[in-house]
Amino acid sequence: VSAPAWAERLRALGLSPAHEAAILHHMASIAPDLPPGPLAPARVVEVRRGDVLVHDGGGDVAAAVAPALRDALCAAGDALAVGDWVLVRRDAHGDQRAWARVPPLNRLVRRAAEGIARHAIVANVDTAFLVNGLDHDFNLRRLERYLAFVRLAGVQAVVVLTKADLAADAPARAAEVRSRLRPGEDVVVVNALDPLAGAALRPWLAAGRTVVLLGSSGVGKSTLTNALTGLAGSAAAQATGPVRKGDGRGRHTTTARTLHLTPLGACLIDTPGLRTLRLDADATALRSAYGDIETLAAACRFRDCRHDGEPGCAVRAALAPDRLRDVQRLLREARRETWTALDRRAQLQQMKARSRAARAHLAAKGRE
Ligand SMILES: Nc1nc2c(ncn2[C@@H]2O[C@H](COP(=O)(O)OP(=O)(O)OP(=O)(O)O)[C@@H](O)[C@H]2O)c(=O)[nH]1
Ligand SMILES: [Mg+2]
Ligand SMILES: [Zn+2]
Repeated sequence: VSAPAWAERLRALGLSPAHEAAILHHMASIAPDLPPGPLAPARVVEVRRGDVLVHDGGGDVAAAVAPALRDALCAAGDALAVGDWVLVRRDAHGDQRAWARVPPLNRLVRRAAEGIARHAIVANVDTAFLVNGLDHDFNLRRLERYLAFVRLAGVQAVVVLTKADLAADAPARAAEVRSRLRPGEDVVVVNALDPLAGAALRPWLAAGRTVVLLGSSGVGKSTLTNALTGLAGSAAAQATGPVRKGDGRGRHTTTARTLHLTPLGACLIDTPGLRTLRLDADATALRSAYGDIETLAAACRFRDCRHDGEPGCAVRAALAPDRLRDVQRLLREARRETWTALDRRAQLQQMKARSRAARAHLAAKGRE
């Protein structure tokens, strides 16, 4: 069977054989439900308020989302994300319209800061560059959370430590990070302003791969994007912004997730700095993401060991205390997340009653 005509065109957009198969399968399965006419695959490079920007192998084009697709996604609490493959067709006026979304091979999904809503940040990525600044930004506890986040989605983590030019202790920091990594993961130290920054990241930027940049505002995600697309200094470059004096925090310069092509053939997704990252995982899923700890736990003396000071604990014996503390924190949080809405309401009532009592107490003291 020869490859479809569009396949060659879409290679530069990260089309892998697995994506190609998923697209062909989905095309065949939805064809009977659509008005007749040719459908073409394209990749979502930006999700905008009223439409999406897609790349069809020729260039970026705006595409309206067919109401049926929007409604179906919405009903499932879902939405298109950058990196999604969609099937588009030109309407009578020559305008592109997205009719279907190919089921993504993976997605990075987080919970909204409050409530139960879930948001897909990106879809169909191979690798996440977890970008951390070696200035004020460096924080192993937060890194542990990002690692859990991408492992849960089956995405390969590569920790990129930027601002090497501003840090004297880069090798020590990199070693700390390495102690938390698993086989297949890596840590790289770069100066993102250096035109050669890309060389160190080459192993993950081969044709057909998609990489997403994640990290706090101001760590250099857009600066790296420009280094890797070769657009630094040009009008097409991503905007970058200075960090605050004093605490080195960014000012949320990037406001949209966007997918970029690189000369090496990989696709790169730049994202706005994440303020908070709430995992979308219950305790069981998270425990399985820490398979090494699970394996160790089997050797603890007590079957229900919480690795919290019990005698004969194999996990505490093997893990660095600070890493264990960070992982325990994530697990506790996941257990809290798994509470039912009822538990939450009961908690809320309790808190309200407590604050009422405190207020009454203060008022009484005021009268004394
Ligand atoms: N010295 C130095 N400065 C860097 C490095 N990487 C980024 N910067 C600077 O850090 C500032 C923030 O960089 P950005 O690329 O805008 O950061 P960002 O992660 O895209 O930030 P948001 O878009 O706000 O999420 C800019 O002033 C960059 O020039 C680096 O490796 N070394
Ligand atoms: Mg940016
Ligand atoms: Zn234990």
